[in-house]
Amino acid sequence: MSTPEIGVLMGSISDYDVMSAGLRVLRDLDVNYEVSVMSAHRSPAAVAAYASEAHERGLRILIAGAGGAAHLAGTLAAHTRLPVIGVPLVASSLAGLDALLATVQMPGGVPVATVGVGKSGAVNAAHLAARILALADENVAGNVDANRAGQTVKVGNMQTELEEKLAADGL
Ligand code: RP5
Repeated sequence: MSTPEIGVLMGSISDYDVMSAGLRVLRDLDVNYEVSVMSAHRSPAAVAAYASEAHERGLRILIAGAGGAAHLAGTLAAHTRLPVIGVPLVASSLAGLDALLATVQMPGGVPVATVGVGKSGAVNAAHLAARILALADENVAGNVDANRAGQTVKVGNMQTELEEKLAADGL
């Protein structure tokens, strides 16, 4: 088993269903990852320890998903110089706007690359991490390129589906 290059973190097990969409992307792109649950507010010492040791353990990029007052990604970034990608999640009546602002509005000098709210954000965090690794990993680069080409094929196939729907609806 190769050393994980991506550390994926979530603030609660209640984040799993959304964050697992990103894990599928990493798996399909043949990127080695590890997954942990820890909370900037509920287990702050664990977050600080994880981030402080991550680089030395061989991790290259951290992905952190959290909802509400989402400080997981920012707290990680405070304790490591590894690139951190933040995924704002929906966990309150504010529909993720709270998590988006908490994740994206970092003070200058402590960056968190913030993706969109929810599942598309989890997916794009994984794609972004893979694209960064692809700068120095030909295998991942080939998988990223193939995935991107596959997206274009899928849209092409939608034209056929669209024409079938138009015909069925007499439009
Ligand atoms: C955040 O609070 C977690 O990331 C989660 O999105 C949200 C709610 O957590 P639970 O109350 O469901 O454990 O820290």
